[in-house]
Amino acid sequence: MRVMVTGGAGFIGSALCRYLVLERGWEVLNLDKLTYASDLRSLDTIDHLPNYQFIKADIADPLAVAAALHDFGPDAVMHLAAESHVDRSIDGPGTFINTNVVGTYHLLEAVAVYWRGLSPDDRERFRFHHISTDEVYGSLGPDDGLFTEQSPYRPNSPYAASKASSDHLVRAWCHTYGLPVVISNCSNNYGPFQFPEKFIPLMTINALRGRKLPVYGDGRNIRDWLHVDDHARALALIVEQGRVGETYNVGGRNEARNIDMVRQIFDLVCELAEDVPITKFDDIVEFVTDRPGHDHRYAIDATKIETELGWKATHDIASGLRETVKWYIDNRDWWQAILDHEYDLQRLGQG
Ligand code: NAD
Ligand code: TDX
Repeated sequence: MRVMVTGGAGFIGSALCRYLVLERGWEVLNLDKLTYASDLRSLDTIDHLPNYQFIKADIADPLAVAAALHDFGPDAVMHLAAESHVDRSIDGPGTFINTNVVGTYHLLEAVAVYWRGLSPDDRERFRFHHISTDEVYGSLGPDDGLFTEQSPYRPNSPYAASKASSDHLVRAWCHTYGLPVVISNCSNNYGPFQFPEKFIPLMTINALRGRKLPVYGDGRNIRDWLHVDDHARALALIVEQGRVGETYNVGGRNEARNIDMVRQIFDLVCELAEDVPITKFDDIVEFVTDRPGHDHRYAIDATKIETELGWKATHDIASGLRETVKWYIDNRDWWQAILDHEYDLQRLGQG
């Protein structure tokens, strides 16, 4: 398959590119604007291979996207490019609307033109795969069961609202113009190369540096953790075999309270790293002001993708977290370079 991936220099996009190029042997064109959240080092293992290409472009630039589509000639577009961090969307929603909503609109327009120009057989085979989040479904109470593909949309943060808007645009381009789309909504991803502002790398890195571990509110919020490599496998199956117009929920069946995750991360750092500056949990954990509108619980029912496409998460949170914490311990150079050069250090206790 020939696939154009948008946002392939980000956390999930780079894991997807590595998987498609190395494990599946697909032809991949990665189109990415290279925002603060991107990192080309995550593509070091594939950037010299003949079945991988990179182009720096904005999804909201119709001419650049049209040229990329024309020159590369993909069978599918997998759309991951987005602003992805909830806290940033609270501080500055504008970029989220521009990239996630307006950017997705421009991308859809360019892809629709390209798709209409294909032969009837190629038009039939083509897929636009939109990668979205479980946050579009809102927040669950402790006894509310799980999000399914039928759950109503109730986005709470500016980020979630922008992703929900993009889901609706994608759905409308299928319904109105016949563009063959599939949508997937997944839970919280974790694994190597995740930008240090996200929960698991942030806690790991702060523990390694003896900085406070900032837990929002009372720490009882629940997330459902999905290893990024399990997600990459799911995405490949969905773009290959997913039914047009359908949504697939992807989750790890790994629900955990934030405070329990922080405790586990801290214990793993103390066990696996040398010279940890603070070794008593009570001395390092800090309950801080809650995130405004903080969703209580996300949890995905992955039955549809499991039964229809035969996918199953292979990482349980205990082994996946251990492997991930070890990766951040072994790759200090990677995150230190980000802290030194690009990242607003305030949240990591340096501001
Ligand atoms: P990320 O922030 O790590 O990476 C996003 C990538 O998109 C970056 O490489 C960035 O340069 C690129 N990008 C941003 N704006 C762009 C634009 N206008 N044009 C081209 N490229 C642009 O994000 P991620 O965590 O890898 O998430 C990928 C996708 O998955 C997003 O759509 C996100 O909403 C969704 N998602 C993420 C999670 C998660 O836990 N990380 C969970 C559910 C869904
Ligand atoms: O310092 C922190 N302290 C803290 O308690 C941070 C950064 C987070 N948290 C809490 C907030 C959340 O309950 O940890 C949980 C996870 O936080 P994030 O890593 O910011 O993820 P979340 O808000 O759940 O959103 C993530 O999953 C869904 C991704 O960032 C989204 O892109 C994805 O759609």
